[in-house]
Amino acid sequence: MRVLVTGGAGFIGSNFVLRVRANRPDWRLTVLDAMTYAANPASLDPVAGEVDIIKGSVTDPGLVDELVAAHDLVVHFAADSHNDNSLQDPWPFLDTNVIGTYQLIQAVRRHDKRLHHISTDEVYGDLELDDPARFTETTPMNPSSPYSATKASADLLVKAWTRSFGLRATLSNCSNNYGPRQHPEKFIPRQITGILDGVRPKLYGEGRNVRDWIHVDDHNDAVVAIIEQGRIGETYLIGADGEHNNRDLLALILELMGKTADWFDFVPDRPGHDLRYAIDASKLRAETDWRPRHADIRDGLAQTIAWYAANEGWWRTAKAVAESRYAQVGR
Ligand code: NAD
Ligand code: TDX
Repeated sequence: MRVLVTGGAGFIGSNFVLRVRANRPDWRLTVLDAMTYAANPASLDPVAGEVDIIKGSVTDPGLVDELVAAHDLVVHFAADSHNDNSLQDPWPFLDTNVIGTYQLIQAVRRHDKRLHHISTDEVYGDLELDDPARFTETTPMNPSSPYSATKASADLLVKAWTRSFGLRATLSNCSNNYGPRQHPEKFIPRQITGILDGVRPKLYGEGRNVRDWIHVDDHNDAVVAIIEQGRIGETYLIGADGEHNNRDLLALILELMGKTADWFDFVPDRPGHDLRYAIDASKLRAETDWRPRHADIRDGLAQTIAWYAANEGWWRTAKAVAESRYAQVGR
């Protein structure tokens, strides 16, 4: 099978490429990535020569048409992905996440190919801290940030194309990922790399916000399971029962890195900051044989910390850029 992976030089996409190379050796992979600030081509060094890497944008209709025509399956990870950035400059989010997805589904439709569209639980908005409810596939979309609004828009386009044009697509909405090769602008790598640099972590607001954490390999295994076992036209929520508030999660990172639990600072909150995400992944569990392997976040975090400690060259430049951006907004 010839597989086009958009955004394959980013965090989840690069981990997908490495994992699929190991677990599905008969899949021939091409990466299409615009190599924005969020990409790190070094993430694909372990598969150099085994995977075609094309630098280009999903918003480029000619390039997208040519590449889609030459593949059987498209796995669409490419996106502008950071909420904080979307509050400063929403346009790239509209362009890549909405227009880029439009260009892709038009090409997939023209050439009658198979698509798996990657999305996020953030399209559903947030839950109260004391609400026993979790998101399901029937939760109404109610996005809060420019980022999540563009992801919801993309999901709606894919769904409309499946219904109106018979697009052969599946969709998945996953909770917060962690693991190696995540950009140091994101919460977990920001704090790990900061602590390695001797800098105190920064918690937004009161640190009460809850995220439902999943190891990136568990997310990518679920994507493969949906591609192979999911039903066309369906959405699957991906999550691994990993709810933690930011303060507790940070306390665990601090403990694993030999710091006291109070070694952090509160900083002003993110505007519109979603309170809580929580995923009910019953449908995925019922319809596929997927089960998470990284059930213990302590082990997963320890492995992630070890990866960042051993790969300073991978994150050093990106961290400097991310921290200068945070400094501009006082976070
Ligand atoms: P990331 O920012 O690390 O990577 C995104 C990649 O897309 C980068 O390599 C970037 O260069 C590329 N890209 C950006 N614009 C592009 C364009 N116009 N054309 C081609 N490539 C472009 O993001 P990530 O965390 O790996 O997220 C990947 C996908 O998973 C996104 O769709 C995101 O919405 C979704 N998702 C992420 C999480 C999470 O916790 N990180 C959770 C659920 C869903
Ligand atoms: O320094 C920080 N301090 C802090 O308290 C940062 C960077 C974040 N936070 C908080 C904000 C969130 O409550 O930590 C939580 C996680 O923040 P992010 O890593 O920015 O992730 P989030 O906004 O939850 O979105 C992520 O998960 C869903 C991804 O970035 C999205 O791409 C994905 O769709």
